[in-house]
Amino acid sequence: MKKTLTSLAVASALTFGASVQAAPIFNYTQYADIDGEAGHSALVKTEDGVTVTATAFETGNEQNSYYAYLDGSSYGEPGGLGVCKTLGVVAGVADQCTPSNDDNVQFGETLRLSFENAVSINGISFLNGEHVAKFRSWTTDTNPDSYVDTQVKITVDGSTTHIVDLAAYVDFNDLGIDLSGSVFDFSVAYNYDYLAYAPANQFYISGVSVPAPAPLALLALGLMGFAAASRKKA
Ligand SMILES: [Ca+2]
Ligand SMILES: [Ca+2]
Repeated sequence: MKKTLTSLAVASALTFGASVQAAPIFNYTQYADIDGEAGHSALVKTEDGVTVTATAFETGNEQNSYYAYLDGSSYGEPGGLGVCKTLGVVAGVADQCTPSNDDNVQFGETLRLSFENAVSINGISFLNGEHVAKFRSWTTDTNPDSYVDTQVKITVDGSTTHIVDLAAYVDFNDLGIDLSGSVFDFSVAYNYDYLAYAPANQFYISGVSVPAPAPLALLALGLMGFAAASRKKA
């Protein structure tokens, strides 16, 4: 009996330890490498028990569906998740973005990440229109010939909106922004198409990280068990 309890305890500790380490990361660069470049009406990915679905539509008009687009690497630079309006067959391969330069998130397009259960996104990696993780702040660098990069508008569950300067990696905890919810909409906040260097006015999402949900769930279960045990005693 004692042996059983011990091994159970060890098993639980191992499970808990594994859960603590497994903070889900949705690596869209890797998905593009593995799955291949293509547009999807709904791109579903599960990591460490967390499921997220990527969809896309015209900003302000959800009825007009676009495609969540897994863009492959380009000239040796990593790929990521963008938005494409029209798919076609290119060189015998189906579901390719036409024209090909519509494969990222541009002004007027919204990329939606819907999580099965509420999460708190703590970080997102972005790439610019040339697949490079290089950004400058719009507010501090106004030279139109440089990599003047856009701001991303993030709406959480259709209500709370944040405008964030794009950066190679945005740590929302560091910014003091609480991205907790289930449905996250990403779009280019302002139209800077008049700029000489338009590739700055667009982005791909290359990765999204959320904290591991399991320990909290286990903790909650543990507390419930503790509470039940306490009630029994009383
Ligand atoms: Ca492409
Ligand atoms: Ca596009």
